Amino acid sequence: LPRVLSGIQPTADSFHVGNYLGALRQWVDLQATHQAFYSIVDLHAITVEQDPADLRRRIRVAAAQLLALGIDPQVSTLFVQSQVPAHTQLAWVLECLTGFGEAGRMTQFKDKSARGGADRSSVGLFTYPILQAADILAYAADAVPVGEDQRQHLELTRNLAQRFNARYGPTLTVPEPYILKATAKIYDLTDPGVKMSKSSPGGSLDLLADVKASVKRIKSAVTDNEREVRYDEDAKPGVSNLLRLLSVFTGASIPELERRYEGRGYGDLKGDLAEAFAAFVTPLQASVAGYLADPAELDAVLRAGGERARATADATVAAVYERVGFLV
Ligand code: AQP
Repeated sequence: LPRVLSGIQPTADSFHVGNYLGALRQWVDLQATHQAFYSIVDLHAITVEQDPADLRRRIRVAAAQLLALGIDPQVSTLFVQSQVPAHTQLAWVLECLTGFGEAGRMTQFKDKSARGGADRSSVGLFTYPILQAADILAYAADAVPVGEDQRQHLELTRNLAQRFNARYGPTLTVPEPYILKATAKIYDLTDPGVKMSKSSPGGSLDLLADVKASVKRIKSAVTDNEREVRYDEDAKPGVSNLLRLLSVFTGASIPELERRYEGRGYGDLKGDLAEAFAAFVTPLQASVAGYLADPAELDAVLRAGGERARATADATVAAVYERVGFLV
C-alpha cells in the first residue's frame, strides 16, 4: 500500500472546521487505501509559548478528537511526535542541507513572527518547516494530506529529499501533496479574506465549542450586501465559504445548493448550516467525552502507536546516518 503521513498541532482546546475539511476528513478516508501515519505534532506546538498543563491536556483532547472522527488505531499508526526521537534526529541532518535564505522565505514564519515581532520569535519557529520535512520523510510517505496553507512547506520537503538523494544517493521518498481543492482553504467567519485559524478564535468554528455559541457564530457570519446565494470566491467570499461548509455537512453539491436557495436569503442558508453543523458535532462531542473519560487508555493507545512509528522512523534514520558517513 502507498503511505500517507500527516500531522496536527495540539495548540488549541478544539480543532476547527478548517482543520477538519482541509485535512482530517481526508485522514479518515485515506485509511482505506493507504498505510497511514498520523501524528499529534507536539514538538511543533512549543515553537510558540505554551503552558505545560494546557499542552498535556490538548494532546489528549487532540487524540480523542481524532479517534472520535474515525481514525482507527488498529488500522493506522496514531502517535505523538515527541515520543519518536527519530523526527529530531533526521531534522538535524536536513537543517544542515537547508539554506538560511531558503528557510527565510517560508511565508508562515513571516506571518507568525510578524505577530509577535521577529526578534522575539524562537529559532524553533524558524526551523519548524524543516522538522516538518523530517516528520514526513522519516516515514517514506508517498502523499501528505494537508490544507493549502501547507503547500509551501511540502515543496521544501520535496526539495530537501531530492537534495539529499542527489548528494548521498537515493534514500528518501519524495512525497506528493494531497490537497483537495474544494476544501483546501476554509475562511474565517468574521473575515472571509483570511483563513480560519486556531489563533483567530472569534471567527473559527470549533468542533468542541458549545453548540449554541457555534450556531450564533454561523448566524452572524459576514456575507455581503447582495441577496443571491451564489458560489463566487472572488465576489462573494463569505457566502462561498458557507456554501462550501454546507456542502460537506449535507453531502449536497454546490450547484445543487445554489438551486435549493434560489429566491431565498442568506438567513435560510445560515439556518440550515447551523442545523447541519449541530447535527455533526453533537454526537462527536459525546464521543470525545467518552475517550477523555479514560486518559490512561488514551495514553496507552498513543504509546502503542509510538512504538510502531519508531520502528519505521528509526529505519530511515539509520539509512540516512549511514549515507551521511556516521558510524553505525
Ligand atoms: N483554514 C483552513 N482551511 C483548510 N485547512 C486548514 N488547516 C488549517 N487551517 C485550515 C489544515 O489543518 C491541518 C492541521 O493544521 P495545523 O495543526 O498545522 O494547524 P495550524 O495551521 O497551525 O492551524 P491554524 O488553525 O492555522 O493555527 P495557527 O493559528 O497556529 O496558524 C493542516 O493540514 C492545515 O493545512
